[in-house]
Amino acid sequence: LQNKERNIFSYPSSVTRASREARNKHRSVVLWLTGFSGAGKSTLANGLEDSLFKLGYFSSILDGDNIRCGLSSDLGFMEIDRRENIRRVGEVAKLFTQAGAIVIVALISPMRADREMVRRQFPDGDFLEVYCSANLEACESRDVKGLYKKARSGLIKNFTGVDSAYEQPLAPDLEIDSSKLTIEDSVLEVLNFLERRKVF
Ligand code: ADX
Repeated sequence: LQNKERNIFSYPSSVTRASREARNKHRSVVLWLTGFSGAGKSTLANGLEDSLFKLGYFSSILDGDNIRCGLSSDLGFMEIDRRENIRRVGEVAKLFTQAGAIVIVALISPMRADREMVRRQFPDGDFLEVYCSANLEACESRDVKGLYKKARSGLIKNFTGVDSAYEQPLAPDLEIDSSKLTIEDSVLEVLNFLERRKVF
């Protein structure tokens, strides 16, 4: 059903996104970090937020593990659960961009179609896909959380890269390989990228 048929009417805010952006002195965008578990998404998100905060910018992190402690605590890891998780985070990201934030999303978000579904809801240039491209071997050999070991021994089912697919982005806006770059250099790369995209 359309909203109108459900008697739902969206109410426009009189504080516009443009006025928020002017006050913040930066544009509001979504940086969507995708990649395997252990590819450094959360570490990069956190390092980046640290730098943005020091620069006086307004950002917010939507991290898969944290989101799954609350908003998505009812979801598992079947394809349909992941799609719903991604849809919800996309909606929250939209709200945060309306609030003027630089939104940093850190989700495995393994399927291209699901990432594209979110991208389509943003104006061109507002959804920036960052491929955290550390390969499976690198992620599995570090195995920071011990989850690959569990997945290989069958204790975890549908684990991305083990018995669940990951579709890498075909044309990411930026690629960061944590197995080749230090965290400091990764953060700098993203900051430079944001400048090139005229976020600030
Ligand atoms: S997504 O596919 O829906 O985007 P999300 O990023 O929220 O995944 O959650 C991934 C995190 O959940 C991983 O960092 C890991 O700690 C944990 N996890 C638990 N089970 C799985 C699984 N089967 N596949 C991937 N990650 C899992």
